[in-house]
Amino acid sequence: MSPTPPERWMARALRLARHGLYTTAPNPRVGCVLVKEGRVIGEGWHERAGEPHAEIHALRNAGEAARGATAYVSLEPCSHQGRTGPCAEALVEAGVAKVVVAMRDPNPLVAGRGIERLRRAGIEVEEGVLENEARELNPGFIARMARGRPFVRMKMAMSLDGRTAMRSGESQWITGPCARREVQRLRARSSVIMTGVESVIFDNSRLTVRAEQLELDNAEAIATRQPLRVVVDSRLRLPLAAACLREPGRTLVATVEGYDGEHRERLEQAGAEIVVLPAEEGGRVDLTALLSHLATHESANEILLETGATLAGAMLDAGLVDEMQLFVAPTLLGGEARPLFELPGLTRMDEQRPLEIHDIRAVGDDWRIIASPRQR
Ligand code: AOF
Ligand code: ZN
Repeated sequence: MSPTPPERWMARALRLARHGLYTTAPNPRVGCVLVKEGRVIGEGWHERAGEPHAEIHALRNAGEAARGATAYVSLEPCSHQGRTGPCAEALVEAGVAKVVVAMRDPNPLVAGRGIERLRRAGIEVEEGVLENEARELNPGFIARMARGRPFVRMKMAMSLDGRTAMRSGESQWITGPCARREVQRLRARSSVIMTGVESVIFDNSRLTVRAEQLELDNAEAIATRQPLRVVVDSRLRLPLAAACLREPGRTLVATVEGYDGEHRERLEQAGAEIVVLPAEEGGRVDLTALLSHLATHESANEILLETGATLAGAMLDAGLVDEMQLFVAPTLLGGEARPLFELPGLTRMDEQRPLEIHDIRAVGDDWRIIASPRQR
């Protein structure tokens, strides 16, 4: 019998890591499988920040059998003492013979030191097995560690003629229940749900994760952690009656200097947190500054941008959108209706914004297109 290729075990570690999709933030999703003589003798995944890392669960699961085993971990074992750890130390102490990692930990506190620690103890380390798959699992953690900003995923629902709302702003509902469930899941995996004040005024959406709409086994537990709601509101127009202010979880209003009157006080009394950021030319919130604020002060990994044409266009123009998920409904809203993006000043074909499509599939009666802006 030929030996199982390392990719098979790593694929299993990645499947385990996915159990943490909705719960590990701000930590990465990580899975670990311990294998001896071609058999799994222990496995685990990281579930929640502050709780044991994947390797520790797997080692506990294996007990004494871990001695001489090979560990397959989807992320380099940590070398630092954080809320827990260090895992590299635990693997050495358990007498593991070999460690296979999918990718290095981009956290500057680790960044290769975990692998170094293992090698110094005489443990063989193999790197890069299913690295791309491992990276895809933690785009936000990687972006925050490597670029100092979160990963921005933009979700939009549109008609087949590219419209997102009627001229009045009315937009409920364009897509069907399956697409809306997918959007709930996108919210649940995100650290932040971001929108513009215009959208809040038009839709009065709650911007929350609703357990009953997730259709997942541990939905209740997932929905206890509500993503931070961020409203981009350069002139501080958020209505006091906004529904999102009365939901569980926090609402952060991003504005610029000069709006510290009575309305601000009332908003704060209503539970909003106001953050004053640098302004761009024209007086709007500097979006790059907002993203670095969210990475630094909120440890935000993934941001779900659910907004109207103006903020969507501004984010795209600033090069801040990493991924777009477009839900396309089989319906026509007509020429009076609102478009997906406001991208003023595009007049020639060589100014178009090319996209790269990564995935297209049916979601109920709708279509989902995953795309990203092409680097020009
Ligand atoms: C691992 N295995 O399963 C995870 C790791 O505050 P702590 O102690 O939870 O440490 C968090 C950091 O540990 C996190 O930023 C990342 O660098 C690493 N995550 N490492 O060995 C795991 N989740
Ligand atoms: Zn660790």
